[in-house]
Amino acid sequence: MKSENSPIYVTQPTLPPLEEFLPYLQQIWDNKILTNGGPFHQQLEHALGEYLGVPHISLFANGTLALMTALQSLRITGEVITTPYSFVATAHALKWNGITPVFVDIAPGSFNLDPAKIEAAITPQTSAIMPVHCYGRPCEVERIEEIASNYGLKVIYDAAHAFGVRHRDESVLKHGDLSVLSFHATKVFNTFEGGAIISPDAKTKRHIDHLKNFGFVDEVTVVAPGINGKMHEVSAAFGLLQLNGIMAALQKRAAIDNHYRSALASTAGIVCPQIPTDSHFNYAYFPILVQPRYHMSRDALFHKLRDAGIHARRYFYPLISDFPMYRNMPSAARANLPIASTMAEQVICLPLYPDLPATQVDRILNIIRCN
Ligand code: T4K
Repeated sequence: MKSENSPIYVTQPTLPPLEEFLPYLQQIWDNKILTNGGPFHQQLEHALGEYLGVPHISLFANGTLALMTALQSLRITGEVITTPYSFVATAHALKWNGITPVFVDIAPGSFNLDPAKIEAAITPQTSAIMPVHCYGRPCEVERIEEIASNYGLKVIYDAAHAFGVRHRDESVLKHGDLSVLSFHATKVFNTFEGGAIISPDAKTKRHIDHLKNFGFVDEVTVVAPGINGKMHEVSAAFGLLQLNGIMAALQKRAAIDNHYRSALASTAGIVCPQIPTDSHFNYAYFPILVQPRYHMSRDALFHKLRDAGIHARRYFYPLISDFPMYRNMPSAARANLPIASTMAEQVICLPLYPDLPATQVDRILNIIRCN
């Protein structure tokens, strides 16, 4: 049992009662199919397709392998335009494919790639755009896709944060050539580790399914230099069980978001970015911006929270473009990324997960509001 003063982390997975998972494990033990597209894998692909409102979904062992496979499947090469304001896996997936990430700034207030700045970064080597729906906030998909279509570029969305997000009454995952989800333990929907690629048609899904299984089509036919990206049966079974509780989990997330938002509305120097309009949101993260007129710096507040046992996180500081393997690239220059640099210096993501009690939210709020 946790005390009122126990540490609080930025997130915590919601686990169903263990006894509800045991029958799934029993089935795995009985039929001895542990992986390679077993029955739970098939069921989860189907159930997620229905829940998310997407036609074709391929499950993966994690989101990073899914990103790397998505790039392989479309044979992306050369340069890809992407955001510096993300988890480092976004750019690493490019680098592991021998592709050069070209960083473009984010738009003020959105945390997402600024469509107005994309065209200036396109060169003859550019083959794709890889935006991120950061914190689950939908990118300006229409503008991005218009640019991509004008220049003959592919669009792969890193939708790791965007599970269940709808934009203008449609799954945001339907946009672009492919979208990639993460089902990591820290995500809105988790399979311990896991991920997925959303494809627009059956042919693309088939190709991706071959790629995630070493390129095998059948016992003796290998059509591409694939990888092992498969999700195993324990994760798939857990995903099916998680899906039962997803609506309740999203409602609890929305209530906590609302609790923070109303309590911080009049705190000078703390900005809570608006919930995106035209969207059905998933409340994956609760970022606040600590602005200069707050009575202490962002880092001072971050450490004050930590000293009180509140493990908030500065997602996404440092910017990806500030890590050693990227920082010497021309597009990584701070002058090229003023908005992303400012956001990275101001942001703190406060704890947000379905089982976070309101009393603990108040404990966090008291620290932020106290002078
Ligand atoms: N693209 C984007 C935009 C992403 O955000 C991510 C992952 C990816 C791609 C790659 O997808 P995956 O390959 O991971 O599927 C965490 C996650 O590890 C990472 O998945 C996630 N983004 C990123 C935003 O956050 P860390 O380094 O902050 O994780 P960690 O271990 O510090 O966890 C944060 C807190 O969560 C802990 O303090 C406690 C809590 N926690 C964590 C784990 C792992 C738990 O309560 N239980 C757990 O099992 O990266």
